Amino acid sequence: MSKKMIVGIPGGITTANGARRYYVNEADVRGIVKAGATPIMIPSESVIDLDYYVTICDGFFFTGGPDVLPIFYGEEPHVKMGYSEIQRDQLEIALVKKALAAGKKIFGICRGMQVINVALGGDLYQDLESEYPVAEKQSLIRHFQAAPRTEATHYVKIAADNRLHDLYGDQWLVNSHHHQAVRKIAPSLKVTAVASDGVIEGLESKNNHQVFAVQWHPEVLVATDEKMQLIFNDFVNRLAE
Ligand SMILES: [Mn+2]
Repeated sequence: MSKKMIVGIPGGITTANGARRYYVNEADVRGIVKAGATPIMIPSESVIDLDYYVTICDGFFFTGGPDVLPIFYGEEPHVKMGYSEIQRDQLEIALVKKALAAGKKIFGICRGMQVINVALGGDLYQDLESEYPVAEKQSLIRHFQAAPRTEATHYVKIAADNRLHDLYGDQWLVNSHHHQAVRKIAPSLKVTAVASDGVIEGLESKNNHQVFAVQWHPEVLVATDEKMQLIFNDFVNRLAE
């Protein structure tokens, strides 16, 4: 058996029982562990030695979470923008750049995909319902589903010649828990999946296998669709390449 891969996961920030805490969701940890890797949480302390984490981790997993603060792509907050955490944004944007520069692979879910796109020079719709282009709005589907997070509600169409297509083919049914979405795509990334309204649901690197990201939540959809674990397995398997 080869060396066990180490996956760094930036933590979220919460307050519980009066204490401010860093945390990682159980479902995110489980996906990585089931794929055979060892997860390590990276707390978003401004004084943390991020370069050391880049050295010791084989890959990084950017999870779901709050909205990315739009100042990081040159905009003021829209009235429909949600909760944000500036120190998490700062750490994750720095980590995306440092990890890729060091040749490491990164994986993003939901906010994770959005923060990767922002870090690499793209931007976001701060609120789909308010900002999605008028002509396209007629076909805008519900991306913040009222159904349980563990259930799929909309299809994604998957482009040919990418890792996502290798795993799921031309189309798959996914869950959807986002009011923001990727708008301008970062120059080094390509779209791998879109919803029927054109909203971007998957991104990968154009010229290598360093970036893999999806807009939906495979870590919780796995409860009703066991094939969602394939995304985690594929990410971890490629860390040894
Ligand atoms: Mn969606």
